[in-house]
Amino acid sequence: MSRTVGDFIVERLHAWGVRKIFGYPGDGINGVFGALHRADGKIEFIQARHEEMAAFMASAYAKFTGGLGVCIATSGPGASHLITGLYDARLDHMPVLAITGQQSRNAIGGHYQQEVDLPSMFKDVAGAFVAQASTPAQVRHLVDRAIRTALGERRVTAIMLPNDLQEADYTEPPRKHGTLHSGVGFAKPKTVPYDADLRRAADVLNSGSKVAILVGAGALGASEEVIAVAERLQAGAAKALLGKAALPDGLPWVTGSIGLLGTKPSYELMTECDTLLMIGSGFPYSEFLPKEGQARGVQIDLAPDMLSLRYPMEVNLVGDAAETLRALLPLLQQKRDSRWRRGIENSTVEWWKTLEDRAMAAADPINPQRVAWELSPRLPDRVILTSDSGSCANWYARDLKIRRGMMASLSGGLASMGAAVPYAIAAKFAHPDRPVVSLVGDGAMQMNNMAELITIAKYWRRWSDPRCVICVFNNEDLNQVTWEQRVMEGDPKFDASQQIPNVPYHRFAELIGLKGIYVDRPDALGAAWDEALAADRPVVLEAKTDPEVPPLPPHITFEEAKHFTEALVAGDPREGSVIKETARQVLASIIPGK
Ligand SMILES: Cc1ncc(C[n+]2csc(CCOP(=O)(O)OP(=O)(O)O)c2C)c(N)n1
Ligand SMILES: [Mg+2]
Repeated sequence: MSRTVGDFIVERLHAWGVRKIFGYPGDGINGVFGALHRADGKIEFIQARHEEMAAFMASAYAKFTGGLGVCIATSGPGASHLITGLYDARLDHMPVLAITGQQSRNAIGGHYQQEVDLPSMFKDVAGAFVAQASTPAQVRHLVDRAIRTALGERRVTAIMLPNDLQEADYTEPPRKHGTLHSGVGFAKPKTVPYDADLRRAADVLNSGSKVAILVGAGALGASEEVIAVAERLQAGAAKALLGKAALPDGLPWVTGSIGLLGTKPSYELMTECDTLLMIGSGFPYSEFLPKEGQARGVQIDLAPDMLSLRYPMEVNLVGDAAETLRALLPLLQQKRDSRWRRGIENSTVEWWKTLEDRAMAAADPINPQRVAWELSPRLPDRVILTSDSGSCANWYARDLKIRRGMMASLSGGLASMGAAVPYAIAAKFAHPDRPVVSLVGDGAMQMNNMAELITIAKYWRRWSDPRCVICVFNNEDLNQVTWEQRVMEGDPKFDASQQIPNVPYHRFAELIGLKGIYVDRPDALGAAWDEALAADRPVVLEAKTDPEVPPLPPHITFEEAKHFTEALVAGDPREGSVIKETARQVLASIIPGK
């Protein structure tokens, strides 16, 4: 058989280093699947249950490998299913290539079955590069450009392949006018600011006496450099959600997460500092950063469009975090006064006690915070953590103490439900020798994570370390939103939208060959985690948790929280007015400045 366009595409992807593709088949993309089959395992195809999940996997694969994520789907519905997962990559700046089928060239424009205007549909999410191929000689530069753009600009790109084109004989572009002759390869540049700009940054940082650092995903490869700079400046450091693994929580001056899911010491760090150093973070909530004018700011980011966006910075440095901090360090003077630092450390010690109190408080039947609290000291070395969006993201952000060598991520910018299990699967394919633990709400399980348990059941035997624990918080509620409705809107719980069916997740796991563990007593949690983390196969650990434990914002005292909860439980859902009043008070303490 002669070499088809499909064969060429698979060869070219391989030449670019692609070894895994996440996706789902369909007749619109059969020409590429046939080629993947003929390539005999040179590229591993990983079959998701749904194209959106495949796109989440590609996004997470990029996060956990630092390389390109690739997903593939058929034309029409397969392609449109990819979109949300691709937005996850787009909002978290991940390089992902989407390959989709398209109707035959002869049918395009004819309102044909499964014909959708895919370039228009993908134009926003994959705006850096979207192209629909029309001739064999064109696909070489489409693949090359799509991948180089994705890697170089950390963007989502997409190519659409009409199905008859995939099966056509491949021809190299002829040597004549109007053809392109592209090549393979990309090397990440070393991006460091000019010396003069580094000196300006150093001047700002040297003249401050209360320096706060905020790290995000851009600092993940720069832990040691951030630590060295923080020591030199006697600074405290808070972590945005995507930067959770950038600094170990065992360091006394690391205040943990920031924002609505954040900690009290992070809040104080930002509201009391006189200097802010922000590294690789797009953390969105400015109200948790210093008040304008309160602090002098320096920001480091690879993406110029992310600079001075959340806080007006005095010095904006385009650069790689590790390289830039390394260049900055010799310009920084060792601060001698450690009072600011000691204050941060004391407040952090207090906060960890508060968290323990909150986790140990009685609930009916299990306090969800305790689920994460008990996991934290049991986290295996080199674990990869993922979380879904929902109240468990609060406990993931606050209660889990990260150690060196761990990884952690979630759908950050998009904050989409349904990402935790596909993220876990991608983590296992990226690092089959590492244990993975995911925290997931029951709503997110029902949305699509449950189906992806089937993907785990299909593949886990390929992973050298089979440990993959999916912890489900069964509270029969879309709890994060229930509390948002209560606290932000002052609305009582709306059962019709918030209540969700009780499903035996652990038994579903057992039905498909995984291990299931159910726990509904707080004192059994520790043993349940031990059992799950020692299992010889993936586990669904289902905890029956109390929906009346509020995912509280950081700066509410335990007493206030208790009163608030009691008031709500008493007033909800009948006495909406009581809730409204309480909500107003809580709102006032949540939003700084109110
Ligand atoms: C795709 C998507 N739909 C809706 C939301 C809004 N949302 C955020 S959290 C949440 C509730 C999640 O419920 P569950 O998974 O049960 O977790 P819980 O908060 O109960 O712990 C919802 C509906 C979202 N973030 N993403
Ligand atoms: Mg729930």
